[in-house]
Amino acid sequence: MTRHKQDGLTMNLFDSLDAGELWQEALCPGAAVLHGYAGDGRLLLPAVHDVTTLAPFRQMVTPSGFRMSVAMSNCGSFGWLSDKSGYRYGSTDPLSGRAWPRMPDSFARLASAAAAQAGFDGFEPDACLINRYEPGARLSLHQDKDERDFSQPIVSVSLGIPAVFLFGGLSRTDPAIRVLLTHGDVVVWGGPARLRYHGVMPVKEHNHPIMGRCRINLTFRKVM
Ligand code: MD3
Ligand code: FE
Repeated sequence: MTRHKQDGLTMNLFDSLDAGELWQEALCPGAAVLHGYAGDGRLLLPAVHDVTTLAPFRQMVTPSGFRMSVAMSNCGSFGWLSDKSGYRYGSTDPLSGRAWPRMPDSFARLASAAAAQAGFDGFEPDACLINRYEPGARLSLHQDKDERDFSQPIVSVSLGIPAVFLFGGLSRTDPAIRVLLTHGDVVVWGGPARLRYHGVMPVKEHNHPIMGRCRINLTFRKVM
């Protein structure tokens, strides 16, 4: 097993490795789950709180007029947005009219280290979408294709209660595999996996000792 090079990002990384809580799983070419890579999340949670104090979670509306069950916020140079006129990235938060909060260094370092661990060197995200799921929230099958350069991977960090992630193919009707993502799991998607369809099944009622009845997913992207 490879020891993750992630000095100072998580505590007791090697303890976790020795306890079997840290392992890497290939889903398909270009997609890898780094189970436990974000540790117990203790370095990330205060930063999530800081960002979402400046840019509160909100449920966006889809172009077809449905309110999303997932509540979202963003940090970094760009934030992902949905409204009646479509999906896009923008440099300001429409709620405040101000720039999105800057991306915490701890976020950028974790995302870059995870990408390198999965074989994508030099990943420098300029956007982090923060998704909050309460029990019942879901994300229907979609592709992430609003970014400019699909040679750049996407890194996702799961915190809180578990979710079943759906990972399909390049066509919407391709069969999807189900992957359970739990607190501390990091997934890297790039190369031939970058445009695969994916989604999140309705989150079941659970209580996480740190996060309560909530799942938070950080999704790091290189938009421009
Ligand atoms: C597979 N969020 O925000 S990122 C999203 O759990 C989104 O909230 C998921 O899908 C969530 O768009 C986790 C999962 C993800 C992102 C990009 C992918 C999966 C991907 C690109 C290709 C294939
Ligand atoms: Fe997505």
